Amino acid sequence: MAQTATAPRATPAIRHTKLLIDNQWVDPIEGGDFETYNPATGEVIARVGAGTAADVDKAVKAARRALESGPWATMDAAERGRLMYELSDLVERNGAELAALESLNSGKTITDSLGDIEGVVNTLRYYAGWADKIEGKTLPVRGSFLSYTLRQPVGVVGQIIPWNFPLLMLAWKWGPALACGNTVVMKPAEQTPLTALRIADLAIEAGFPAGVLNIINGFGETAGAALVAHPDVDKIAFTGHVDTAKIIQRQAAETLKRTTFELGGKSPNVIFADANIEDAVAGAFHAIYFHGGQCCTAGSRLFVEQKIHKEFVQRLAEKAKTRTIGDPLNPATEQGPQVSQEQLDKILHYVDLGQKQGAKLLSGGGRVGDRGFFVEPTIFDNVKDDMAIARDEIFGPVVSVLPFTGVDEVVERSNNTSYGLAAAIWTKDIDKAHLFAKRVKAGTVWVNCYHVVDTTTPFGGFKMSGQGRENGEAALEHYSEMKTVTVKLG
Ligand code: TXE
Repeated sequence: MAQTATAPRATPAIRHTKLLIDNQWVDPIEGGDFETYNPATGEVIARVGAGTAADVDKAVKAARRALESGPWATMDAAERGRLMYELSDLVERNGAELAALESLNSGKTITDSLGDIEGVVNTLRYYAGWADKIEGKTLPVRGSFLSYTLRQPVGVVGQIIPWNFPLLMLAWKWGPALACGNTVVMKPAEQTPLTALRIADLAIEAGFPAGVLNIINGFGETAGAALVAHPDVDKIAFTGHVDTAKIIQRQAAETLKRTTFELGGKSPNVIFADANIEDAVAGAFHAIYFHGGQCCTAGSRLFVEQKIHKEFVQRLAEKAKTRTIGDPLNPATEQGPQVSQEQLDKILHYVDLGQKQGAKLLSGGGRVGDRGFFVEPTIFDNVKDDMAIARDEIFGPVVSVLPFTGVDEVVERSNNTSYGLAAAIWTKDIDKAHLFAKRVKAGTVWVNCYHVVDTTTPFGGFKMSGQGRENGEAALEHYSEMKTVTVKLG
């Protein structure tokens, strides 16, 4: 049975709960608000302003003004970069506070939140460096003309983000948007509205002009949908559930908005018998249980070569029993709560379904305690490919172990999913590793490692795991329009 870490910790201050429009903290026009919780206790920690279509309209107008006139519209690219560096420094200086607030509101362990802060800082600095390096080309056209391309901002960008990495997803979206000169209206997830407000506060302190960054908290069906429908929003960048993406894509088609999507996964993590087993056990454990499985790249389908299957699952189960679960603000905690009652219920539903469909529950499967949304690290063995637990994204600490015997077989079974976000292989055989990397349908492939994501490496999905790429130079293409200018010579 997993232990529970219970040491109480000081809670961080909640400084902002209103909407941020045009660098002003404002109440929602219709006056509504909603409760936000501490997932470790289930208690309400704040009431937060709930934006609606009227607030979205006001924010879009502010973002349009900032795009077309005022300091941002004429600012040198290098100066944009300088503001981004300034923000990254402020995030670094206030990292401990931001991380504590992130853990309080999302249930993420403080260790993971501090890791996310490092990711935020790296992302902002990486894209700050890009700001004055986004170049066009001169083109060797026929005739007496000079043709060249300009890379210009897409315009007013609507960004809708989820609750699993609230600050990091914000940085992944702000970074390339700001580097390319866009203005932003962001809708954070209703489960985790607090840290976006605090980092926006730091953006004002850094000197971002009014209207460049606006935050509208609220619900998907109201604030989110209004952002997607707004005729003056040029692009929507979304991270979340595939079904939500389908709704957004249909709605965005009405105004032919540009869209990019980063969606879910059911990522295969493949362990060959010739792998370093110690590393592979630790890697498989991290692949599924990092952030309680609330990770779009979670290694939730664990393919283990038949020869080592028995020993491997035994070692995994032993490791699961030692996991320290509890207060996310305690540095000793390895796994915090799931984000919400809804997610807890979803996970327990799948545990039930897995047993009913005949998989063997080897370890875990239950709720931890009766307060907060904690779930035991759970292992299902002898899972069949067509069981719900092997097909659906559970988004919790539940792994399905699937034994296999050969390379062709495991490639085919890995690809037998509508998703294609990530995949990993553990082996000492480089032929096998590269063959798998080439044939598996996934946006990211890890060899002898897992969850290694860097701000420089493009991230996104094949198939229903998404459209477009975040991070790296690749993201810049989705945040800039290419313009061709042709000049008659002589
Ligand atoms: O996602 P939603 P939820 C998956 C994961 C999880 C499931 C449900 O499987 O269990 O999704 O999570 C906004 N128009 N992922 O319900 O609803 C919403 O307010 C515009 C994977 O939280 O997709 C929030 O800001 N916006 C994922 C954001 O969309 C809408 C991370 C995400 O919420 C909207 C999170 C609408 N009609 C969940 N409806 C990943 N890829 O990492 C909702 N939203």
